[in-house]
Amino acid sequence: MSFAITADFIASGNTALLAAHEDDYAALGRQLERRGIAIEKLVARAMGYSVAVPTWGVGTGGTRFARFPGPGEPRHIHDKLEDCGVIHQLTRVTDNVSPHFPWDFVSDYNALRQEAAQFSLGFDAVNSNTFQDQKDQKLSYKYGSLAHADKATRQQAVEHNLKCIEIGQKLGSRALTVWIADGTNFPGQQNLSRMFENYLDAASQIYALLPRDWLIFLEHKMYEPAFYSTVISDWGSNLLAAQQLGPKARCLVDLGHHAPNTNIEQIVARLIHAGKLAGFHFNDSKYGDDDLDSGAIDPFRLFLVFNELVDAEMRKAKDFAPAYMIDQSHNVTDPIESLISSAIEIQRAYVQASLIDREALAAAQDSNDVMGAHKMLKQAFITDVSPILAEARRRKQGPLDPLKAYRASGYRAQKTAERPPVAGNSSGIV
Ligand SMILES: [Mn+2]
Repeated sequence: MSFAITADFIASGNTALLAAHEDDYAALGRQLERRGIAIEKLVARAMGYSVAVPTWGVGTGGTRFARFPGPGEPRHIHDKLEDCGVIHQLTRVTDNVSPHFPWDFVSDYNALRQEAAQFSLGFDAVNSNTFQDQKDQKLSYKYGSLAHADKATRQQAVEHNLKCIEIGQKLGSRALTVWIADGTNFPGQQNLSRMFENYLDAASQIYALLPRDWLIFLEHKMYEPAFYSTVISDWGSNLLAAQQLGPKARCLVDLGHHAPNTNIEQIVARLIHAGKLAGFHFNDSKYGDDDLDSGAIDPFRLFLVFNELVDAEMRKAKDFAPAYMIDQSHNVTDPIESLISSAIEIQRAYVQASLIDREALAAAQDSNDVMGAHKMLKQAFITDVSPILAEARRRKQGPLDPLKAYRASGYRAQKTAERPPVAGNSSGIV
């Protein structure tokens, strides 16, 4: 019998923290009331928020230099689901996982779906992988996949994506996320126009076979592993591709996949305008695609992204139904701790953005009250909504302090004893 954190353990941990929590919650409630905001509405919004965890995120990541495995790492999808279950149990905000194939291949997907349901988990978008070669793979992706110069290699990549859709249907997913590493390292290596056309041709074959209620999420990334050119390098190329494919194709924004200093919230606004925003891969960065923990470096940028998202939600923007997922690499922390912390930071930005009086902001903007409009955003951002997040968790039988509960539970030590290390584990390397 494998170790699990019990409901009683969470409840008894909350008992010790309850008086202080109630005090903080009441104080924040009074403060918000003075500002004309009902705290209960925000608790309801926090309780309704959800962000998916990627199955690969619970393994220790690595860099191209090294990987330093952590104790008790998940060995396969079954262990990963167990860890994702704990993240959801402690945050009450991550009720979906996003699987990755072939990393999460199993023989029985109906059984896997039931296994996930035991942890109160469902399946979000399925991710295909044509950026590395697998054992027994016929043709190599060294020089590309969907945009490869060779038609047979493109076909093989198309078939892999179709296989992912087939698996996703069994798991209850409704979207396929496609990120390709295709690009070049040398000027002249490939014809830049032809590569894009090859990609569009291959992607349209996948699109044509999407189930009726499915979407395809195209993810752009500026560079790496290709360092001279990347086929779907930015939101412009992404939008062109999504527009050409059709209404079921949307553009996925990964916060780390842009040039430094890019105004990502403006990209979000543009994609919302076009009805093409698929959703997000959340992380944080300082220099490039650093894959650091969400909100760890620049929580204000995260807030500004949510400012656009909540604005679109409030004005019921057309075709606005973003999918949210965390996409990080945890190299120096316990991945469960990082994912707990990140999920809460993302939920925090959502609630903070929900504090803004949209009518008052529009009035300030219309009258060119620059400082007044700016201060409305700033006031929302500096409001400590922690008691709202804690209350939302408590009402869902979650812990007031998830990190404290996780550390006190001894979960990692138990898993270290239960899970002997395995050789060649690719956990977390993306
Ligand atoms: Mn991503």
